[in-house]
Amino acid sequence: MRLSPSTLKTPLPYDREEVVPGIVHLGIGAFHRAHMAVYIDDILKTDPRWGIVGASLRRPDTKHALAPQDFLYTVAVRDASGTTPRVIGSILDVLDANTERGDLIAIMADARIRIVSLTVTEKGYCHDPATGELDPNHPDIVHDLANPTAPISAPGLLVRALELRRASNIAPFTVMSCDNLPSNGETVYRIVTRLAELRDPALAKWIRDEVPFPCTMVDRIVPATTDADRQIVTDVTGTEDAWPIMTEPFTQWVIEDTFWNGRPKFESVGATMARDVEAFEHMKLRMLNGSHSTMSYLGYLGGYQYVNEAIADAGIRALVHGLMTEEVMPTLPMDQAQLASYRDALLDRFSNPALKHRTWQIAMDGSQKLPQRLLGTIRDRLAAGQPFSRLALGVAAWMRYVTGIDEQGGPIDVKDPHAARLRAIADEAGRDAEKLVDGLLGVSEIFGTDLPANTVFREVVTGHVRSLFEKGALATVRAAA
Ligand code: CS2
Repeated sequence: MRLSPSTLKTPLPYDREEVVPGIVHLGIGAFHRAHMAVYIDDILKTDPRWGIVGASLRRPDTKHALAPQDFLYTVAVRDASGTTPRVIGSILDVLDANTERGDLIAIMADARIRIVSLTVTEKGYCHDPATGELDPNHPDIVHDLANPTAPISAPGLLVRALELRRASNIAPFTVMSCDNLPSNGETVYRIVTRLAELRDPALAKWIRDEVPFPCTMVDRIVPATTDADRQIVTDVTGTEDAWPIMTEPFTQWVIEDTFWNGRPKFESVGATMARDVEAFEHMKLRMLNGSHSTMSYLGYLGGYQYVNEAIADAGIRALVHGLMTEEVMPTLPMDQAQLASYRDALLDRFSNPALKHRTWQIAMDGSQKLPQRLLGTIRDRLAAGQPFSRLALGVAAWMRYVTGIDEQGGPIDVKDPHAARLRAIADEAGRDAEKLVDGLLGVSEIFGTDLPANTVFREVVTGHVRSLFEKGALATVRAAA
């Protein structure tokens, strides 16, 4: 029996017929469906004005999977104690941006829509990760500047929809980024206003004056769904779901309260409204995501497929514990005891045996992730003259990983928008640690110009890369932990 409105075992706690779209969400992947869509599902119990129309910017597979289920899907919360399923009904429709671009832009320009939110991953912002500025040479931006009424990038879609609203005298929507970028609201503001500026300075000014771009800190661990997960959901619910989402019990959302055009009562469903979100964002990016990336590169190289296996390795656990305690926590202007509890909770979350979170999945798109996860902390440590060896090992492990050859000589499927360029640098360097570090530090979109010029940074990273080549990941971790 397939999940659908007619096969629902427990009715949704609201009348879905009454729900109207109030939000367009760009990037309707697993993270959104386990996070914001769940909060909105709770909102709909008391306020039906905030249904979600999702859009896939790249692949139409979510739409194809969910349309036959009328966009219902199961969120399965998993930990050692078991699996708790829940059906979510907050997504009313999904549009494929490639084939339904006109419809997508039209709904974004519709007065009922008051929020356009995004989880398009770091690379979806078409920016330079080191500076946070729009990359005007990004192929999608070049396309959108040449075809302003038929954009393909997320910034291009936002600018076009805002342009239409301005032309029809409709108040703008709030742009809410839910991606793991530093000061994500400010970053998307910079990118969108810059793109608008290149198209029409008057439009750019209107966006600067009228459009709110709140910052958010989003947190929930959501591995990619596998066929084994689908089977688990069928076993637990007795219903087949083409695309259920597996996630952990923990969820957190801190939102800057700058919605001038109305918003759901997020605080009534567990989100935290705050004036300053930046501190939370830094904490999360540096503690959670910084640890995640470090243990994923090292864990993958050391032969661990899943995060919970990697963190069960005593060396990796000690390294991650030390990285957070000695090197990240002192850079955060927060109560250290509270940070220590946050760290301990993270170590527990990473150990969740029921979440099959692949190290390879987290290892993806390192060029977009390293700056906010590891390099910002390293800069702070360098400026304070403090050691940063564990953070540098995370960077070195990424360098070793993007060579595309594992410790047994087998291939690594490196997914990264710059994969080919990184691979060419690695091929040129072979197993020469200095050459590899020199080549990769030359990628200024990642490292800027300050870090490559810093001899202390260069030496510490090179020492780790040499050890990774000579002794392998797990022996290097044990020596560094
Ligand atoms: C992970 C994140 O894939 C990754 O890079 O580090 O998706 C992480 O699971 C989330 O940010 C947790 O909130």
